[in-house]
Amino acid sequence: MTMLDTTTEVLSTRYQKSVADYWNKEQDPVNLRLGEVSGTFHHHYGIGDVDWSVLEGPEGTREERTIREMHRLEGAQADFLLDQLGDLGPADRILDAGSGRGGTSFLANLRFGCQVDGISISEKQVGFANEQVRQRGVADKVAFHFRNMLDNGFPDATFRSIWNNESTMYVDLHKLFAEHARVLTPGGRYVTITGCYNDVHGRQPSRAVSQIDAHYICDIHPRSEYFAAMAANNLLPISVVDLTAATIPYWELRAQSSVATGIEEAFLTAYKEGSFQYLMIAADKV
Ligand code: GPP
Ligand code: MG
Repeated sequence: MTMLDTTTEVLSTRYQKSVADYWNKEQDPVNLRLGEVSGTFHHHYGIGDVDWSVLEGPEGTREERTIREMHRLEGAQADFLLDQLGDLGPADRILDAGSGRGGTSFLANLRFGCQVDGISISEKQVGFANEQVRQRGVADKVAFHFRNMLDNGFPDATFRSIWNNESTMYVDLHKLFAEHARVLTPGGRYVTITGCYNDVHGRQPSRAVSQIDAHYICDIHPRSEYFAAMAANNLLPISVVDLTAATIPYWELRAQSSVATGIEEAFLTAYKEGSFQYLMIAADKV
């Protein structure tokens, strides 16, 4: 274990410690039952049209069909993110910032054959993801590390692509993008899928957005802050896609499922009233 891997080095504030505690304890069926469908465990939401026929048919298997459908939509979200990463191949190295149980990282390795590093401030998640590395036999290509995305410890210009799949709401964006820009190669691609609050709706987060913040102990940023922090750190947006309409069906299905966690109505309210947006932003390092 290097100095960088000690708890005090990685978790530099009490806030970060509290976030790590949340994820170290997290065992929600909404993540574990869905992950068991295919063995790929995600920590993000879904996009795309729901096949509502899952709610019809034999009652005994309705729950299983619903969970499979939610997992399919989360997989579609990860696939969409990977579509934005650019032309990657086995020689490339890429970084998953806030890698959770590893889902998006494994899908990236399967698609591109490239070397993937994932980082998380949750030692439990890192341990879970590295156990998956062992089971999948991909230790030569995929590795997860107990590290902080604001001080990731990698040398300058290490990665061809970096992404945050719903993990930017835990950090200061200026610090994050400065660190990303440092370790991206020139011309490298950055991608995030995130929930952000809508400046047009108001200069402060709405009640529903504040409820989401409280639920996850996070600090959802306004849309404007993403672009300001990118511009300040030589990250030039090339594509922005509003996925709000595409994620609402996932939340409608999740609200009716046995694995709902209680935060579903806040997401549906926030999205439908326009105070909150689910965005994909891709940018190039210049
Ligand atoms: C996804 O993880 C959620 C977050 C990382 C935090 C908030 C995200 C926003 C877009 C605001 P998860 O899959 O563990 O959440 P859940 O347990 O609710 O499914
Ligand atoms: Mg989840």
